[in-house]
Amino acid sequence: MNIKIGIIGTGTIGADHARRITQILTGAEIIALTDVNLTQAKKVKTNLGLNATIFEDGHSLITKGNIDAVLVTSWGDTHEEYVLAAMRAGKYVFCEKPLATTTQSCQNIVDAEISLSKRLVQVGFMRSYDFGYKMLKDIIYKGDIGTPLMIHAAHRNQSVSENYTTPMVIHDTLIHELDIFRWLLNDEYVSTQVIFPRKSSYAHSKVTDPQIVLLETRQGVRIDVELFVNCRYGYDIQCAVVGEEGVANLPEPQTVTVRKKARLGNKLLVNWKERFINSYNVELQDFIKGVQAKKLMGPSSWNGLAAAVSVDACVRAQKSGQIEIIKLPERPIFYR
Ligand code: NAI
Ligand code: ISE
Repeated sequence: MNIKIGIIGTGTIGADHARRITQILTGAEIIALTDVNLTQAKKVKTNLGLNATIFEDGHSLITKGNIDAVLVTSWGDTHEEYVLAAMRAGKYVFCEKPLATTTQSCQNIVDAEISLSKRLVQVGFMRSYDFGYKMLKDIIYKGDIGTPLMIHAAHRNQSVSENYTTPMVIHDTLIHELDIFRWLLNDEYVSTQVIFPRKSSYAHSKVTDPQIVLLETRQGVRIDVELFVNCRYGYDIQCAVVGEEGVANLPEPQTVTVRKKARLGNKLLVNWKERFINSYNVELQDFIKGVQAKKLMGPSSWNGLAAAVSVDACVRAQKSGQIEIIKLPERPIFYR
């Protein structure tokens, strides 16, 4: 039987998830939609030909929608209230990153989930579903490159809007690396520092771009991440893990190599939608299966909280220019 899903926030990723649930994935149907911009919700309903009710707001969708699960794909600062409301109503939740915009808000969600003694929340950290990252982790864990010592990484976006700010480089963009390196290394961060190279002339006034974030883990692994959100040439995610015996690189996305006009080349992808298209499919299919089995296995509220603690420290480091401590609370038994 199909599980019944409601979506709160039908903007860029909400509409894309609605498309994949309707046209690509199995086991679910969308029966309820809402957005503060109701025209946008109606547009998604019409474009996909959905037999779905449009609700005036997220809370009525949760309580009156007759749904099994809710996708929270509205803006980050609205996530906490919808996730908590959905949990109170006993609904499963797929919440896009960030789980919530403050550490305390993430802690509130973790506390609520523990008090219900049941995992109800999966966070939209999709990279652990990416085939390339899975292969990279496999290489590390088979010991093929020896003990990991360093990671050199880059997260480059072609461009961002004029509303994009310096802290967003951390809480909107770096947050994916903060999540995936913990997963790759099975380790936790202890400190961070942020360095600002010369500013790109293409960067808007509100964002200092590029930035370099340095992280240190409990086991002493040193990580440098270049964040460059107006890199112009494409969407580019790089990750090289340096071990005692070798180096393992995240594979490039597969594109056809073309020989033409005395050039040999591959097309570069230009946005996250294309780059991680398969990962989004796999993560949501996993969520659907988890709801059907009443057992969620994907990134948890704890991962959301761990990311938030690290985000806070990195934003502090942007302001202070100093090394800032990252102190994660002890992981509750519930999430081990
Ligand atoms: P967007 O601005 O394109 O869409 C958000 C939608 O939510 C808008 O239509 C807006 O009207 C609606 N909305 C805002 N507040 C609302 C409320 N209180 N109730 C109902 N609807 C509300 O933004 P986008 O890019 O789709 O991002 C949404 C979320 O998804 C963000 O948290 C973002 O960080 C995350 N995201 C995750 C990505 C990933 O790679 N996992 C990629 C892009 C976004
Ligand atoms: C966006 O919100 C995402 O989550 C993308 O995955 C990321 O690459 C981009 O920088 C963010 O703006």
